Amino acid sequence: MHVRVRRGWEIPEREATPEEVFLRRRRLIAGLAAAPALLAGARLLTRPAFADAVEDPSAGLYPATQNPKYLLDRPLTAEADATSWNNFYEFGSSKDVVEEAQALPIRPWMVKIDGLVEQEIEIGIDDLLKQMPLEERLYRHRCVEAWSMAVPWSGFPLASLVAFARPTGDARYLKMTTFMNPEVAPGQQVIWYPWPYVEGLTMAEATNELAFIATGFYGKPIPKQNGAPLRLVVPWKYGFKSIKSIVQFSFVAERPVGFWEALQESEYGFWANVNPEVPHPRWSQATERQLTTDERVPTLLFNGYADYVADLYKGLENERLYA
Ligand SMILES: Nc1nc2c(c(=O)[nH]1)N[C@H]1C(S)=C(S)[C@@H](COP(=O)(O)O)O[C@H]1N2
Ligand SMILES: [Mo]
Repeated sequence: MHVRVRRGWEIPEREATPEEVFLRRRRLIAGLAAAPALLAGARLLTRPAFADAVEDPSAGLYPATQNPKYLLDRPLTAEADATSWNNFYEFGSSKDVVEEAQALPIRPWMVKIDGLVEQEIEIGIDDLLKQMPLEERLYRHRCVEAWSMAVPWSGFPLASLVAFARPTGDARYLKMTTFMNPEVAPGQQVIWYPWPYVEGLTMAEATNELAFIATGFYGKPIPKQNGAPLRLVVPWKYGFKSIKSIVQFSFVAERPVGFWEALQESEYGFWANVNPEVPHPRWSQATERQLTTDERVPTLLFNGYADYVADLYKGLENERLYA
């Protein structure tokens, strides 16, 4: 028999309490203990049919050519794991949202680009894809809950979208917003969340070469549960910054308040850069459990991407950069 002795730095995942525990507490405080039953009912009513799935019009674009600059120091996560262990609160607070997420209509999908730009743009996803330089990159992904994966994204640099948007000199932040459609996304019927999901980056972060918009995954169009038809990927930050199923890019002067930041600022801040030495208020961030291998490995500063991004934070030492 193989007996595994846990080393000091290893923690069982249940000690790395997910976002949900905080919400359960909040629900009780709000006196809404009956709401989970209501949510369960809503999910039954909106359960989607797989049968009417049509082929994604962007299927022919993948696999995109791999960019040899962005490779991994560890084995790829199995596709079956990366596409079935998800955080997508619009479809429920468990990791098991694959079936629920299939209800999301992803065509037509209009993307609005507005705020401090020379001219507002509204463009359909397939027209946008024609204008963007598609490539594949292998990136690590580190969730704030201390699980991680290593996966092939396809898509384009966020910097290409910023160039396309032509922001004015007054733009200081890029604010991104997820779709809002409570009829297909039962999680959005839960009133104590600050829907729609929002995230933000500074302009310097948004134009850093690592910041990526994923439209494909494992050489195919990105599955709905992973954020179809387009989602952000910022691999040096905790996963909650990588907002899914985006409908709006707004260039703004004020720092946007993210979904998790609005819920609990002390635990999920604006910067949220990965740092093994700065614990989450409720658990250590020193190690992470890799999907597929189930191995617990040390977490790296900036999730291993310090060479690309450390300079972004020079002069910002007074900010809470790592939580
Ligand atoms: N709109 C939206 N985006 C989201 C989330 C979410 O609940 N809703 N969860 C975030 C979190 S916490 C993580 S870890 C990643 C998970 O991405 P994955 O399911 O593709 O692994 O998506 C992020 N983007
Ligand atoms: Mo996460």
